[in-house]
Amino acid sequence: MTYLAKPKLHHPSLTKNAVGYTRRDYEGKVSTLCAGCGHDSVSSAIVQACWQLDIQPHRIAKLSGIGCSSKTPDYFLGASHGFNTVHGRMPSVLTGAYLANRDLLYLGISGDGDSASIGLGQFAHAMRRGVRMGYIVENNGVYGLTKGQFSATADKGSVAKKGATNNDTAIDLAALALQLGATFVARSFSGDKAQLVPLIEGAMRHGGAAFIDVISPCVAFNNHAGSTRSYDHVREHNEALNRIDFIDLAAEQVVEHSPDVVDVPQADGSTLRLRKVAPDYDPTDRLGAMNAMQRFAAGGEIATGLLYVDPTAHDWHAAQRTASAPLNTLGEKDLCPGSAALAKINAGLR
Ligand SMILES: Cc1ncc(C[n+]2csc(CCOP(=O)(O)OP(=O)(O)O)c2C)c(N)n1
Ligand code: SF4
Ligand SMILES: [Mg+2]
Repeated sequence: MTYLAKPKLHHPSLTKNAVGYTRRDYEGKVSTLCAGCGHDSVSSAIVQACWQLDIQPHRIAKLSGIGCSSKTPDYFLGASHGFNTVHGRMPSVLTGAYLANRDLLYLGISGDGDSASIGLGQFAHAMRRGVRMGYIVENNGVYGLTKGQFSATADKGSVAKKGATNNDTAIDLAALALQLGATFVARSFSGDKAQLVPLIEGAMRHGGAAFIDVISPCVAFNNHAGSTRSYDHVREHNEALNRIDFIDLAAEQVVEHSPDVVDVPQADGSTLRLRKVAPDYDPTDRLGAMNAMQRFAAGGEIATGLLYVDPTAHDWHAAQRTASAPLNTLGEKDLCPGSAALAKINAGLR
């Protein structure tokens, strides 16, 4: 029934958030993805996170590449800015938008084909530059849109629906993001909304490049026995390192403490609260995170949760010392230094 439009009018008694919007105001069009696709659960988690964060929808810009995953921004945040780029080019287009307007909150949506295959270079540079964005890869190990070829994140030895075995080594985007200098790196599962929603909230409020690798099964091409991205496989091999709650200190008055809870202050004054499942896991230790991920992978496990966070992260604008206001708000006075200043610059170059 995807040809049916969602009703425009909302029930008057729907709960509103602190900025006066209902959860429905953060939704998009009816999804055209296959029933049961993990990507739809990620869209729903994004809707939930943005509503809970009390962000006005017009303050968000969502950008994506090409793929079933990259189609999803049509299915959430219908009142936000959006741009569907060329395959694998979301990071550079987002970087340009972010440089032009630093007042928006950026959400990059991509797939494993989009980011680990054709767009790997783009992914790398966005992470190392610290472009401030929530970068979500909906990782199903295949090119879903083009009928299920292995992507570069498919595990070595995993078997395709038609029987072919993948002989190539998998790229672990979360491990790569860590190595490249991303200051917020997490992994989750589309089927675990309780874990995913606070991770998205944390990524949206983070002060630098925030990457979340979401294992998101493709029910059409990669949900069979032998696949390492199927619902059954991920449920059996998922090892949560911590469970996080996102707390906005501006709204939260009473903070309840327990020995299992660690609060990590964020650049914007909010707090990520880590509820540790693994008592010795320290998400602020980059080397320790790399070690833990390799250890889990060697044992056939997928480490999920907040893998690494640098609460003091700065974004690319801070590093480049760019104008503090969006470019379209600058007037002639801000942009033109005047002929005396120009003559001085020219004299310095002679
Ligand atoms: C330049 C270019 N090359 C190839 C394609 C064909 N193509 C479209 S989507 C896609 C792969 C998408 O895979 P992924 O990013 O994992 O998304 P999924 O569909 O699995 O969510 C490919 C190869 C394209 N659209 N553009
Ligand atoms: S082909 Fe796979 S990834 Fe694409 S919508 Fe269907 S289940 Fe989702
Ligand atoms: Mg894919």
